[in-house]
Amino acid sequence: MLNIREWEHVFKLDPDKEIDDHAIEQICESGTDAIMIGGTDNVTLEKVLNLMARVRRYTVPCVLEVSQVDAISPGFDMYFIPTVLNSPKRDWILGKHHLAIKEFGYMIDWKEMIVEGYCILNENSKVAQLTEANCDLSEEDIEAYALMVEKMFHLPVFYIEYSGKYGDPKIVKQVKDVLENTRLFYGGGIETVEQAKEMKQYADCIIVGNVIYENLEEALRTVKAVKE
Ligand code: 1GP
Repeated sequence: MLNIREWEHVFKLDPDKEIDDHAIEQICESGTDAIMIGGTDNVTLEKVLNLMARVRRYTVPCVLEVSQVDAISPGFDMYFIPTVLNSPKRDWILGKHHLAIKEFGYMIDWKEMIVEGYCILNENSKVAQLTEANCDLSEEDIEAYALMVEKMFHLPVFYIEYSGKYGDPKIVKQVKDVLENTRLFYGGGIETVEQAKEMKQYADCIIVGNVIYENLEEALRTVKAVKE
């Protein structure tokens, strides 16, 4: 059983983006704690399976962040299920989840499931647009979501999602200060070693995505930057 409480660095691979085998090898052998497969656009079962099979050649844990019920497949080490706290749409908070559990609940190994309380803060990101997330939040709003995740819903992960944009470290620090047990994940716009280090001062785990496709060498350096 994986212990996500020990995770400090995760690479997120997008099934809808091209990546060659050599890059996959470098990402998987980088020393990162896990490879998370997930994206917003055009996530199909075929693309998910293809990427999983290529990552599975290596020993690094491979997890699926579920965005499409019909792109879920057995074979991952764990399944991360976002619930978007600042979406006004019931579907993204618990609606799709309810339908999925109704249909597949009988075959789910609950120990493999991690529910992530998501707070999306980049209004221009695809995920914000899809979920219609209200990103116009004060620090107090965000802290309150973090407290709800930990104290009301007892979720294992609070995920500050700035996807595509480097966020405000002050907010990440403030959230960290209110969390006692729930792990704080930060993802969004990490493109340099310095940014990785800065966010990792506060977040328990940083998620590095897009830079893999834009500057692989720097992406690889973010692992050592936070795990030394
Ligand atoms: C996206 O939080 C992740 O879901 C990572 O963001 O792609 O901007 O690194 P980036």
